[in-house]
Amino acid sequence: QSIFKEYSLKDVKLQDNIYDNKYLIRPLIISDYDHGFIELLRQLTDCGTVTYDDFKKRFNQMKQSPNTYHILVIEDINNDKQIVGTATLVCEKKFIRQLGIRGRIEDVCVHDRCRGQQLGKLLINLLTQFAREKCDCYKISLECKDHLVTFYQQFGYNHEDKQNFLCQRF
Ligand code: 16G
Repeated sequence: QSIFKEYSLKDVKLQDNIYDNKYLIRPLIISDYDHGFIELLRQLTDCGTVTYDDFKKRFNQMKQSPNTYHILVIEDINNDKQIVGTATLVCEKKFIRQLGIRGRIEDVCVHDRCRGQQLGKLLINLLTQFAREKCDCYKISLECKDHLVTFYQQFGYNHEDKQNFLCQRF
């Protein structure tokens, strides 16, 4: 719960995980299902049907791989604890790079009614700092649409020379 407590960000004030007296930043918990977590993700992409049992099962599967899935959420304290933001850091264990850890930022989403309040910036800053300092990642990567490239560049993410992102869909 308090993994991000000790972080003081230069440009964001965050005290006791509370941002702007309105938002609580914390890891995902099972009861977030009832507070719109999946509905929020639907603003990012297709989620299909996810029942409470499906959600709980996947949540517990993730927990069984310790130090791998770090799912942050933003809870709107004054609005029935609605989940209005989320981002995930996945830490992949490798043999290369002296048994290195590769980080991936995934499923970043801020509720459309809460945009323009630096919430996305807060999530990316926290996860990037956490990946570097606590998870010891040797690199972190993410995929995004064209119009978000400049957003992510401000946190140090860039196109790499001679590397391409390839994908196959099923
Ligand atoms: C974006 C997300 C990615 C997510 C994908 C879903 C970020 C930085 N990137 O690329 O994590 O998984 O959208 O789209 O949040 P898809 O359902 O078409 O794979």
